[in-house]
Amino acid sequence: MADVEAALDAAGLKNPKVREFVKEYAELTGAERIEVVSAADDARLIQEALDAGELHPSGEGLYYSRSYYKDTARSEERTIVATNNELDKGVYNNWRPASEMKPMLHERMRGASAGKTMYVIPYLMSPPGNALAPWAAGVELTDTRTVVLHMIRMSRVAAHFLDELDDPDHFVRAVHVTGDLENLGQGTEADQRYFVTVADERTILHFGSSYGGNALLGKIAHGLRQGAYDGWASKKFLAEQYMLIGIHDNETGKDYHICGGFPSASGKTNLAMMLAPDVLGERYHVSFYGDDIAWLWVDEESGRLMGMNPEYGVFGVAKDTNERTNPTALHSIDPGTHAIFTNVAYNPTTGEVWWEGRTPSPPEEVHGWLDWTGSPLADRKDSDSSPWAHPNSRFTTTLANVPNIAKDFDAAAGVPIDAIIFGGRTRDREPLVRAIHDLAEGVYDGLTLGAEATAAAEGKEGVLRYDPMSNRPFMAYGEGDYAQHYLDVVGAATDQPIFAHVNWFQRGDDGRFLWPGYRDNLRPLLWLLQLRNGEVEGRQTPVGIVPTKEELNLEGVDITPEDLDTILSIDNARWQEEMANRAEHLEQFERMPEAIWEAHRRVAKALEDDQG
Ligand code: GTP
Ligand code: SPV
Ligand code: MN
Repeated sequence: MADVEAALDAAGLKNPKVREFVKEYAELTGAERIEVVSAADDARLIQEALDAGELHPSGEGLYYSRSYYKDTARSEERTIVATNNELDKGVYNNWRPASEMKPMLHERMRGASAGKTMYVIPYLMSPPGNALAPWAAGVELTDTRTVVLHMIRMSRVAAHFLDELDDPDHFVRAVHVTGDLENLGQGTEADQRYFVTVADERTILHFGSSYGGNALLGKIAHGLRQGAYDGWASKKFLAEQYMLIGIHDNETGKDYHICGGFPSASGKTNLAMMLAPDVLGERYHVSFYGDDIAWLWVDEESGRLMGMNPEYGVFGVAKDTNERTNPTALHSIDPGTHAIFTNVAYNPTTGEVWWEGRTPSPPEEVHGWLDWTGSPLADRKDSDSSPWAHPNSRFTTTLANVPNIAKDFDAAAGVPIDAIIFGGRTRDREPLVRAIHDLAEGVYDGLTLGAEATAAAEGKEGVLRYDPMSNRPFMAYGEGDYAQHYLDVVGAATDQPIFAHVNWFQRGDDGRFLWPGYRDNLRPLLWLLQLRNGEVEGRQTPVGIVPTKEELNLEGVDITPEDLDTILSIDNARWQEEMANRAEHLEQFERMPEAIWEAHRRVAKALEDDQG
């Protein structure tokens, strides 16, 4: 048995509540050793992981790792929000009683870390000193070293955050136990995995995976699910799967901030790392605040809606990342950045990595390359056309490595929000951008965000599903209550942000994307800011304001006039069909505010009136 007291003393971890928590779970899981870690331990832990074969070198200061082949994405069916109040049950949160789930998880965790080290990771999911910092402290316990290495990149890790709390008991208790990955029946009837947030007890219990959001508990489990629940319970804030960027206009000297939700693997990281198109590069600069999570609140003094990124790093999708689509991402994983690649293709002789879309075709010399499962590509049958890298393969790097990181990304204040955008992968109907001034219509639009499923979660790719605010997998409580809370938080701001729905993913009949996307996505965003400033008028449609061709800066954009017409037009008949689906979608939710239904009826009526 581990000597918990000695390990905590050695690390100088004094908070008595943290010590109790560590002791309880050290006993339950039967861990042999306890090690309290901080960001300063990174180099040593990297070396240990290399020695143990958990990481492999990938050139200077870069590392490669492979997860168990059945453990490559979040599992939404196995993810549960448990509380002591049945009113917290929503359509998407897979609610269960805390009294049922806690014992079940404890049973699975009992003795499951025997012979292993239990790492204690004290972390903070906010810039230090931020208004929401009281909800940002947590301690993750994990039995997996690579999880520690990821957490050090993705969150601020240091013991002092836990010793400086006003209320020593106010931290999130997060326990991660990997379990025997080869015998968990992943995806079968006998699936043993459970990813549970006991939200009203601020306790996270995850068992059965060491991948991404299943295992880095500061990120999704705390940063989104627990954060959302806390924000609602305290009536103070929203925790959303949003990217957050700044746009600086050199000509006027003004700074704008836009946040927005796109479902998993739908473009948040790419948008946040965006380089302005060459023709706009002298005038505009885009800076990165966050690419996956934003917490939003109203500043008591200024009355403005503020946003901050609780994370400290990027866990980015590798697929299709290349010099043309995202040079910023490539530089954020340059040699010496200490980035970690997961589940990409790897060449152990040269240390090189590769993923689909990294270069137009895979490396010519197949010999020496391993696919993401570790199988030599030279041994593959010709008939095997499966990808070299897993579609959800990722890179992990800290914010400071991102070339366009905002100068004030770590500042306590956060930034004022000018616009909130939503966008999914939708192959038709949704135009390039449509702007919405009204708060209830904006929230209604977010709640009816539809998108095609992606590889970031287990399930079928390409099937259309609703993903309210891109938060469906992270919803912590009832959707009607969520809508009301959203209206309350944003509605309290003095200077209302403008809302917009964007779509980079409309396709032609031949399947190709109509809009070039990536860097050119800045153009509709600039139009949106101009609209908010009253510098352009756009064209009012039943579903929002759409830019005219003249208003949109299209200099140097590779698009035909026909395709441009398509992405700036509203197909009334298709939209009316969609309205019926939306009514059905909204009807599932309890306590949906009347203001949302009114917005729905206004849009439906505008579409009918516009028909003739
Ligand atoms: P999560 O980390 O899962 O939440 O994903 P994300 O929303 O940050 O998605 P990301 O930016 O990593 O993009 C996912 C995939 O979409 C990548 O393969 C990108 O290359 C692709 N993508 C991003 N932006 C665009 C775009 O404007 N057009 C097209 N066609 N593809 C894009
Ligand atoms: C997502 O799936 O939206 C992610 C990756 O950001 S994970 O951390 O695995 O949730
Ligand atoms: Mn995400």
